[in-house]
Amino acid sequence: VGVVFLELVEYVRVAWEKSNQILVLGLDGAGKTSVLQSLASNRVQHSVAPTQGFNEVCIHTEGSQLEFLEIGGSEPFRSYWDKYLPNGWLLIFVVDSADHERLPEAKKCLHQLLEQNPRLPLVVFANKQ
Ligand SMILES: Nc1nc2c(ncn2[C@@H]2O[C@H](COP(=O)(O)OP(=O)(O)O)[C@@H](O)[C@H]2O)c(=O)[nH]1
Ligand SMILES: [Mg+2]
Repeated sequence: VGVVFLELVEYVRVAWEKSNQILVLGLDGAGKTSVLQSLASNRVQHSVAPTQGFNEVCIHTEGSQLEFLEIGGSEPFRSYWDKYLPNGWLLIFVVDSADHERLPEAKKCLHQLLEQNPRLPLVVFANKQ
C-alpha cells in the first residue's frame, strides 16, 4: 500500500508539474531564450548561443512558481512541439518582428500549432521592435 501511495503521489506531482508548464515556442532566432532570460533576471538580456533542444526556466514570484519550457525552433526540434503542447497550459509564441522574410514561416507554424490545440491560451510576443 505504501508503494502504491508513493506512486500515486508521484503521479499527481508529475501531472501537476506538467499542467504548470508554459511553453515558449517560435522560429529559431526569434528571441525565445532572450525573452526568458530577461523575464528571469528582470533586465534586458540577449542570449548568445542558440538553444539546442530544450531550455527550462523556473521563475519564482510571490506565492507561486512559473515553469517555462523553451523548445528549439529549428526544423529538427519542431517535431517535439506537438509532443509537449498538450502538457502546457499557456503557449507563448515569440516572433522576430524585424525579420519580415520569415514572417510567413512563423505564421504557418503558429497556425499549425493552433489547429492541433485550439483551446490552448496564446500569447504572441512580437520581439525585436
Ligand atoms: N535587436 C534585438 N536582438 C535580439 C532581441 N532578442 C533577441 N535578440 C538576438 O537574436 C538572436 C537570437 O536570440 P535567441 O534568444 O537565442 O533566440 P531563440 O533561438 O528564439 O532562443 C540573438 O543574437 C539575440 O541577441 C531583441 O529584442 N532585439
Ligand atoms: Mg533559444
